[in-house]
Amino acid sequence: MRISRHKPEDCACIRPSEITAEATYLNRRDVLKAAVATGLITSASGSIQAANSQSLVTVKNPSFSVSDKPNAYDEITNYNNFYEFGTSKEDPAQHSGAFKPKPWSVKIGGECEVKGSFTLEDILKPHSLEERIYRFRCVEAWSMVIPWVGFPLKDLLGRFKPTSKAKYVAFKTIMRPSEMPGQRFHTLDWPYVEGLRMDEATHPLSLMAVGLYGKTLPNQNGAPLRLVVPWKYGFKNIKSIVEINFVEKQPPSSWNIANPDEYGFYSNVNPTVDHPRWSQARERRIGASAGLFNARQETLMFNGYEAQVASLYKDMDLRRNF
Ligand SMILES: Nc1nc2c(c(=O)[nH]1)N[C@H]1C(S)=C(S)[C@@H](COP(=O)(O)O)O[C@H]1N2
Ligand SMILES: [Mo]
Repeated sequence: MRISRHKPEDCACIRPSEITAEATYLNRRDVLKAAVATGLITSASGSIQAANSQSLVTVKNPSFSVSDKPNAYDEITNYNNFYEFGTSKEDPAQHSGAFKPKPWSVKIGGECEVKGSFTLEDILKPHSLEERIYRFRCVEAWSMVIPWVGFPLKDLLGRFKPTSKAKYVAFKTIMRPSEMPGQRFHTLDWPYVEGLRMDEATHPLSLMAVGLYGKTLPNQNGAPLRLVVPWKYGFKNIKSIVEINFVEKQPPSSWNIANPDEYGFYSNVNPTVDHPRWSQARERRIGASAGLFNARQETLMFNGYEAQVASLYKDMDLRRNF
């Protein structure tokens, strides 16, 4: 069995670069852009990479947004888990510059009537984009608040007319070791895969995200298309999706394959069920004034989305189905 690299977050130290506000970031971006244009520096850093994002037309959806203060753009794009680009939080911003999220297509198959390969443009065409501010909780006991841009996953899945045999949806990340240096090492079984039960996938909170902070997704956050399921630990939120299959049986998921004792299929945020190596009762909000007291807040059942999603699991033993 492979040893999981996920580690609990018990360090209160935040680097100054992690607490830059969005406004400051935008300023610095302009400065950096100008520097690149004049040939003063080369565009290799994560911030430049994020600056390549394009603006999106979005409508805010307050009824699907939390009132917590969103994390700064710099925090969301410089503290990532994306093992295809390396195993540390800084790797994805630093090593995803060569990744090309365009052109892109997604293969749809399995238990559905409409199958085939669809370009990103085909995928996006009928949908209008919403901004939804969601809480995001990693299994490592840190959290953020992220203004995602996307559309309901349910609307996308419905277009492919799943049959009555479709009980689950399976997702796959792109395999491209030439642009994803982490895939040259066996840190996980590539390609990364994840799955949801059909009723989870079609829940109104499940979002197909294409952007954040009103701009297309930076590579490190899963460009051009990634899942956002806010009541589940971060690792269920699969990035850079190239394949969606409707299936009858529970599909495999990468972290469960890597370490089945620590990561179950359901992976619901659940403060009452500890990870075998650490507690899930509290979390560190990235960017919260940590400093002296290692400030932590209580983790809420289903990451605070209990009222909306608890009914999906009402007859299940969540200790067994973790
Ligand atoms: N393909 C792929 N998707 C992935 C991961 C990954 O390593 N590869 N990491 C997961 C984990 S552990 C987390 S916490 C979130 C992080 O998303 P973010 O970097 O946008 O905050 O992405 C998830 N999706
Ligand atoms: Mo995670």
